[in-house]
Amino acid sequence: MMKDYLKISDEVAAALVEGKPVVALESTIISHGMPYPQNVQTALEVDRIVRENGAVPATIGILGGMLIVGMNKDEIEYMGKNGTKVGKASRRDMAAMVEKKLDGATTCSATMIIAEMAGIKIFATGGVGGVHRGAETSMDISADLQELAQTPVMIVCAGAKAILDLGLTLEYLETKGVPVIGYGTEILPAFYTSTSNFKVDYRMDTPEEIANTFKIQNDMGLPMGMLVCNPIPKEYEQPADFINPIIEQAVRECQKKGIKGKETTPFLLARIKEITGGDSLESNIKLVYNNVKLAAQIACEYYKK
Ligand code: PSU
Ligand code: MN
Repeated sequence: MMKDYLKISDEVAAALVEGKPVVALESTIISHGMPYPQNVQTALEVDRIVRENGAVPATIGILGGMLIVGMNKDEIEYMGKNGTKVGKASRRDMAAMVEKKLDGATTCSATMIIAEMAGIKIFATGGVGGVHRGAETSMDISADLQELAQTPVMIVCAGAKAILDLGLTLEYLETKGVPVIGYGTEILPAFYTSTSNFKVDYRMDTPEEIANTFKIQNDMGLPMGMLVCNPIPKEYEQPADFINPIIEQAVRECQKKGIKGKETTPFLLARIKEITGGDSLESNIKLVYNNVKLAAQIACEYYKK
């Protein structure tokens, strides 16, 4: 039975029973998305920001084959220290990792699935996976997009990173019926930059409006999630003419090295950080804080009685 391998922390379980706002958080960003020790520091600060904004944090990951909802400090430290030694867990990895009693850092897709099992509706991260550049030959499309199509959990992110093909990512989401909401903007933010050449479906200016829309979508029994795109604060963004050539260089190196599949995104993130001398990491951390705050505010509205 599911409860044999789903482990919800006491705090999160109590919050869910009482109908308090809970925000899910992923662990791939900890193990594969950022280096140690910044990854652990960020995860702990994220925990604090969620609380400061009136919600309960639920960091999700797989440990020893258990699906953990509400990882404690030691578990977060363990994930962060072991970094890429911890497997990257997407939808297709979940059952095998449980059977083999493995550790897995959950991507957006696996985090959404586990959040849904636990009854959590709102999830915050940095960037979501998408259609990779060159996907017309590589077929590299993140499982996150299909997950958004079929699992009714909201992702609050800073838009799609320019390591992806933003246009194709939006087309895919349109085909799959996933609404793309811009918080305070009609322009799709692109992670390190607050703008791009693309538009979102709807601009919404308050957490309440976003929460209400998602409630209506869920009430209608529609099966999909929602992608809320929150632009990086201007003071932390990387100028497009600085970051975009670096991203292009990283993508070229990735192709040259023949890196494929689940290694692609972690390689690109690490390489961009290296080339920018850590500047990109600073932006990455700041945009995560910004997203987590918004997600907590949306969760508070969603669970308002
Ligand atoms: N984008 C980021 N940082 C990340 C990720 C994406 O800016 O850490 C992680 C998320 O966990 C996301 C995953 O779900 O990468 C997508 O990986 P892939 O492209 O292999 O589906
Ligand atoms: Mn991929």
